[in-house]
Amino acid sequence: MSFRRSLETLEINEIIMSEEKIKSLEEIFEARIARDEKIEPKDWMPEKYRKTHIRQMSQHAHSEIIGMLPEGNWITRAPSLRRKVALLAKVQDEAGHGLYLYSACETLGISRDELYDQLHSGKAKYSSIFNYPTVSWADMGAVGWLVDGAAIINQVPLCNTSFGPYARAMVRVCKEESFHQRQGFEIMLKLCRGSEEQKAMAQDALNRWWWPSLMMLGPVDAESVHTEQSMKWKLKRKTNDELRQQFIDQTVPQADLLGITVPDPDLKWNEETGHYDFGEINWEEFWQVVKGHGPCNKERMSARVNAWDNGKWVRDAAMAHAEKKELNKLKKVV
Ligand code: FAQ
Repeated sequence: MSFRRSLETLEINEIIMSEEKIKSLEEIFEARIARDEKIEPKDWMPEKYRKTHIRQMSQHAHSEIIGMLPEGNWITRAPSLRRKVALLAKVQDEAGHGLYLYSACETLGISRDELYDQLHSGKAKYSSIFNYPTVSWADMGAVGWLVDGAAIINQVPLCNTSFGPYARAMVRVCKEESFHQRQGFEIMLKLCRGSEEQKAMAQDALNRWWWPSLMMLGPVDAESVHTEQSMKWKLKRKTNDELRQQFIDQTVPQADLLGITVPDPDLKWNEETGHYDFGEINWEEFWQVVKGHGPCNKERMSARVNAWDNGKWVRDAAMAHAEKKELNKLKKVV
């Protein structure tokens, strides 16, 4: 019996299971969460826990593979061999992150094909940040510094998330993100210590990437439909607003060190709270991008769908080869 079938059977069993039995399973599950025990794929879990993990992990996986596109575009135009090698390694890492995350999703009984289908049909979301254009080399610096910087802040707490395969995937992902963030910061540093023109490129990239990077961490807590439940299940360990504040507090001193200005006239250190106060985020823009009306949504989706369609012959050939090999093995046994 396949793993998916066994999950379906489990669902049917749940339906015919007495309410009392389910309640006791729920209590055991909640107690395990309270003890910070990891939940593993074959353990009993509430259906909503399973579904919300598939939702978040698959959105995360989609973000990684769509996130390769704005940077992949710059590999051939990197200004030196060193930069090219580093960017190439970063983009490859992102493909790897997508694969770990898709595999983690599959342990919950959904197939890779279904997940891709959800992405390609526009049913599934991916991070808003990857719908912005990368127009200059400085954008490679800003993406690494800011986007990977925000990703690390979001993902380090996820190393401690309650679902085992997600938590374990995040440990490796975070190590690699840390290299990504540093390669981005190094690009920015080099530009900021270069000519006036180069410094202006770095400032321009910061101007364009700052606000989308803040948005990337999700809507404000009051508007975040999933946070409350996800915090209870220890899927999320910090709220969107907590992560955003941490990102701002960490990044502003780095901008100061670079000698460039964060494009927020309301940004101010607050002695009382020990945090930076910051200006109003344009949430209307965020929701427009999430709904598919950002500057590059169409371009990203068509690049992704075309790559998938153009690669069909490779997948078919690999499958045909695998089947042939299997058949030969069987023939030898007989
Ligand atoms: N974009 O209730 P919440 C990376 C949606 S990886 C689009 O707050 P939640 C590495 C949300 O899905 C970047 N949609 O949701 C890299 C929900 O809609 P739904 C991705 C967004 O899940 C770097 C609705 O709004 N990282 O950068 C966004 O509790 C460089 C309500 O929101 C992850 O996915 C958004 N920004 O909190 C790669 C990390 N924000 O599903 C290449 C894991 C929210 O009901 C280059 N994910 N929405 O239809 C998370 O931590 C969470 O899912 C949040 C959102 C914090 C993103």
